[in-house]
Amino acid sequence: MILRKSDRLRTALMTAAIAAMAGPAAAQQPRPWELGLQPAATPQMEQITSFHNLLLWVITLITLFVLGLLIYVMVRFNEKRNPEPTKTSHNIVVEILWTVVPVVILVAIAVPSFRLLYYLDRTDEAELTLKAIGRQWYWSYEYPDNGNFTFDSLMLEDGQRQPEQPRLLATNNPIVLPVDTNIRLLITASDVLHSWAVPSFGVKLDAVPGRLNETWVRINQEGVYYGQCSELCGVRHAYMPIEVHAVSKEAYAAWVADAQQRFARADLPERRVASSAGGMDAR
Ligand SMILES: [Cu+2]
Repeated sequence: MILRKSDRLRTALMTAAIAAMAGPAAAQQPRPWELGLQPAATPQMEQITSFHNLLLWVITLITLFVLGLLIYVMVRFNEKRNPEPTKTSHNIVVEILWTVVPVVILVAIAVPSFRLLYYLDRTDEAELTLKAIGRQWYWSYEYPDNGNFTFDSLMLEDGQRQPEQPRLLATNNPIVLPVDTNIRLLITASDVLHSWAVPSFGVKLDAVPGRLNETWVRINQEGVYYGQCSELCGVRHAYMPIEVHAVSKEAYAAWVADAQQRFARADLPERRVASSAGGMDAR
């Protein structure tokens, strides 16, 4: 009995160790009772998270200040204490303060906000381009400057998944991207509005037919990251997930070599027609 217990303990410890090793891979998806944002996997998301935390401090202090004012007014100026109400209607100092102080707060917020917006906008030193095309109801991907192939990424239905693959998030052809690389993301759609969103990358960008939206990421850590279409696009909107496998540069090069054999070339005439449905050809 004692032996069995220690066996069980060892098994539990080993399971925990394996789970810890697989940590980054398993961590980047929503979990029950999770509080706050998903862990950041890119400098983009790190900066978004710290800006979010700054705003949380600002709004908390403002809310507490307003609460304090309300309590003060209720205690100091209630009817019982002031049977003869004052006729005061103007106070220059207070009026200037409640105009100027909010302006100063807004400007203080605007500066880091615009800095972050421009940082997220695009990179001048892209080493790799991934083009995502939203379709009803799956994503197509092209690697125009890195292998020049294209594939479709469809959600795995119940019964198609391995036990460790999450429901509504796993796909048949995950995107593979290298870590520590500036990756330009080009996002568009061939039919209706979609939105390419991966929370731990800090990316949520509309996919618009006839328009090419651009942003960029740099993934810090190997692992599997999940996202979903985030613009209501029809009945199967909830069933077009995004699955990204971030791997080492060497593993990525090996995958590209294999993918060039397995997947269609991105510039074949029939692919070009499919990509440009909706009036666009964004190469
Ligand atoms: Cu969609």
